[in-house]
Amino acid sequence: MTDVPDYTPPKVWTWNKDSGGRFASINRPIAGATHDKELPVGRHPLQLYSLGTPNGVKVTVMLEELLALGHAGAEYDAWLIRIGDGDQFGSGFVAINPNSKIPALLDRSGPAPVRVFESGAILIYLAEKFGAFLPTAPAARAECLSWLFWQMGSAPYLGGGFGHFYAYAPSKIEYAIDRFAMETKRQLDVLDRRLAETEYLGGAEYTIADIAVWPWYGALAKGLLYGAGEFLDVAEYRHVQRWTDAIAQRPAVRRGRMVNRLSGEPASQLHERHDADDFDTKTQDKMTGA
Ligand SMILES: N[C@@H](CCC(=O)N[C@@H](CS)C(=O)NCC(=O)O)C(=O)O
Repeated sequence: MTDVPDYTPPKVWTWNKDSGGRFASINRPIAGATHDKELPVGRHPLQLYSLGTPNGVKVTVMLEELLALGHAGAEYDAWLIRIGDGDQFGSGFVAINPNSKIPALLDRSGPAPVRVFESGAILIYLAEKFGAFLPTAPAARAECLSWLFWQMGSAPYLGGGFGHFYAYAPSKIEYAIDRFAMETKRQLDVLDRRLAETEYLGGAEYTIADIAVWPWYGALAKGLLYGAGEFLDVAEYRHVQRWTDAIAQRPAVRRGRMVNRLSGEPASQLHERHDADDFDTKTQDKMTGA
């Protein structure tokens, strides 16, 4: 292992604003709003405030899947929250998610608006509201929720651990990259062994467990996260590859991954979604004439 300069933590931690790294300008040690800003509200029952990151994609895929099943009540406006510009610290957003992270949902279909934050909570809320993608039989429901919560607990090691130290930290620290590469490969192996037994994570049926796990581990398996496909030898996880490819072909998944997306081919980016037609008329290639 290479030597790293020793660091002796002070008695009391203080905030070093110039700590470096990709997100140094937006990370803060305090919660709450930094500025007053109302959120826009569209005409649909569901208002989503989000960004096309893996956590955001879970919700737009779920909403597109519900619409594909014919649930008209799942019509939604997807507003763009630019986290690099600090939109998540506006007062309106913080009122919906005191944790200042996308995605956040406001359900205005009832007499009083209902706020929901945390992508896992949003998936369960929508699944229960529409009676879809979450089995009701106790054993199947328990298996589905186990994998859903596996994602919520595991992905921070992938994103905040591996991704951060492999791709974003201001210097490459061998100890940190080793530790989180090992954990990330272990997680891929967990998924691979499960998917060797069953078609989907919950069992024979596609559920919110797949909708939660796919945007993270499907993208990782295709080398789309942190440029780490070769480093982690993702091709070796054959069952994860099979599952990833099958989900990627679902029409609702193709639509959901376009919403609030700010990178990639202009034709794959629909910055805001207010109507089903927007996928045909408002992608970035059409907005900019690219
Ligand atoms: N556990 C949360 C994680 C959400 C999350 O980390 N969102 C990131 C983008 S993927 C974010 O909004 N970051 C902004 C920030 O940290 O200021 C969830 O699943 O909803």
